[in-house]
Amino acid sequence: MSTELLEQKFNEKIDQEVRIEPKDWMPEKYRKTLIRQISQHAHSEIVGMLPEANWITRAPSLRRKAAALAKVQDEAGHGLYLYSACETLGVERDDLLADLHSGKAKYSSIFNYPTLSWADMGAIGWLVDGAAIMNQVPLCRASYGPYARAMVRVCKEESFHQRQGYEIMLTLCKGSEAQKKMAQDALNRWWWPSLMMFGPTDADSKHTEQSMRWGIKRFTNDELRQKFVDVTIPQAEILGLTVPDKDLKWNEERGHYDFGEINWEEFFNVISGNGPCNKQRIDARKKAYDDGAWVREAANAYAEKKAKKKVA
Ligand code: BYC
Repeated sequence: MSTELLEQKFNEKIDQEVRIEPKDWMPEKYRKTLIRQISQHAHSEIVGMLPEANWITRAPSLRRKAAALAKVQDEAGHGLYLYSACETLGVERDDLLADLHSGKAKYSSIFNYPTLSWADMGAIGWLVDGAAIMNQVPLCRASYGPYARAMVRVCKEESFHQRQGYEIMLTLCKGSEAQKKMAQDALNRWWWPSLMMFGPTDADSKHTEQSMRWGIKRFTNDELRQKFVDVTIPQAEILGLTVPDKDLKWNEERGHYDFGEINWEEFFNVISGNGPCNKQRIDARKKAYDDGAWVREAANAYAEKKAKKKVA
């Protein structure tokens, strides 16, 4: 079959919402875009474990420790499903990791900010996982089968993460003045970086148009950001906290909240490697990879031994 015909059949499938599977023909650009997006997502999960793992030993009770531990383990699992989904596109996991370590591959900007207090665990669960759910639930309908299926379980677990975060915030806000202040401080620091998670404005997003056509993205960055603001403001009101945006106000005509200008200079600075914790995060991932070399060697040696036994 000619490439034109293959492409036509592929486009028909996309139009009819038929999932694309690993052995199906796909345009090279579709494959590359998926590898970029899925691997960035996988890296985000793995790097995202770092700022929270930092708080497991300092969580204020056994119950909080158990929940934090479970959340961080879930994120390791999400990374693994996503790396596996990526491997179905014909890339090696080691190459993906090499790209993360060299700085060639991106991961979410949000994980380049420090976690300074216990309230940050609440704010991350509430806002960061809340933003992740907003972005990822539509991806359960992504056109590429392995990605969409991975996303179903990821979203279920993210929903537990969001609730545990919000419950931490509720507890702090119902506590002493000092605890409420801690919660407000965490909201002040995490609000704007959470809005940045959705990526540049639609006008500046170079991939959105094509990715929407391919069903790799289902909503634009600005659409998702607006949905997030709209659901999150009433939650902040229940907590009795103030969102740090003087331009925030309900717009009756639009039926949405209006909100202030994001500091895009900060965003582009963070995604180009110059955020407050970029170096620390990549150094930690490189160290974990190097420290795990003996495990990979042992697993490979065992696999070889087993294969030889089978032949003999
Ligand atoms: N951080 O054309 P655009 C999570 C890059 S949540 C860093 O709009 P696209 C978690 C973008 O890669 C986070 N880089 O791109 C939560 C592109 O650069 P390249 C992970 C960003 O791909 C809690 C350039 O900017 N979620 O995992 O159409 C606990 C232009 O942007 C960011 C996902 O990855 C950013 N925030 O849209 C633990 C979800 N935003 O590659 C873990 C799946 C943009 O051309 N991904 N860039 O050099 C997506 O939905 C999309 O990839 C994005 C960006 C909306 C993130």
